[in-house]
Amino acid sequence: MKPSLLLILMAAIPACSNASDTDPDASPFFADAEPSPTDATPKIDAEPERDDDAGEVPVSLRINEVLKNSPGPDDTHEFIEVFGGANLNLSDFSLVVLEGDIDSGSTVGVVDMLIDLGTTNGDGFYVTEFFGDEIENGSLTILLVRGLDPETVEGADLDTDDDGQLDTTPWQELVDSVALIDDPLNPGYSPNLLTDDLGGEDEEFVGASRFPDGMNTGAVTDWVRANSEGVGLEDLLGAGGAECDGCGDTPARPGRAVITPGASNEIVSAK
Ligand SMILES: [Ca+2]
Ligand SMILES: [Ca+2]
Ligand SMILES: [Ca+2]
Ligand SMILES: [Ca+2]
Repeated sequence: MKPSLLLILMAAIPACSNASDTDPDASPFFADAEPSPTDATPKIDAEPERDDDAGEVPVSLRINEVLKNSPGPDDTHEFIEVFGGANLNLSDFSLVVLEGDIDSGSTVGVVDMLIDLGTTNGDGFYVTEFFGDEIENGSLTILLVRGLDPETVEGADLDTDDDGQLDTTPWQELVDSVALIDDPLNPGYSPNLLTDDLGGEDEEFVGASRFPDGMNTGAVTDWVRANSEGVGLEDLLGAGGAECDGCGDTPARPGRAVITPGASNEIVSAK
């Protein structure tokens, strides 16, 4: 470096420090060594200002847990959980639940549910409300999308020829997806196809969790089947092994996922 340039640089440093708040582009000297001025601003990971970034897709935003059939005699605690960064405003994101049962009376690919998302909690989780008998117990696909066309309605058929390929994708970006399939004849509109042999078992499953949170290698082993015994929902009638009419008292099986709406996914441990 020429001495004259070094002098210019040294003279410029205090001025640049003062100027950085108002004109971050003022100094070419820092451009190569530092992240861009935009990235260099405080990351506001856990602050409300993050709301202004709605639409920015966190790389790790995932469908993290699904319970389609809650324990006990009534199906009152269905939910879907999304995991990403803390305090993220997900108002530009939606969950789209698609019909997957060929014999459902409607056709496959029909939008069964549209769910707007809110803000993740301080641990990075967003969980829907508890639904009752809305998330079907059979085959379905859940899509996490950004920029859903607001004209999309429940009942719209996104696979008009029922070939298992979506003919209409009314969103800007497909962020994540998972299909829960209880019959090999039923289509899943996702590369993440969870079937009744999940976890080496041979039984219809009530839900599933990524484990650990956000695990995403693309393999089915990213997912652990939910326990059907209600571990995690112990205050629910018939859950957690409690006896009740019509639900029995099945002991929880180790290795299945604890039901953890809005919280970190866990595995039922061996006693
Ligand atoms: Ca259900
Ligand atoms: Ca269809
Ligand atoms: Ca099609
Ligand atoms: Ca969870």
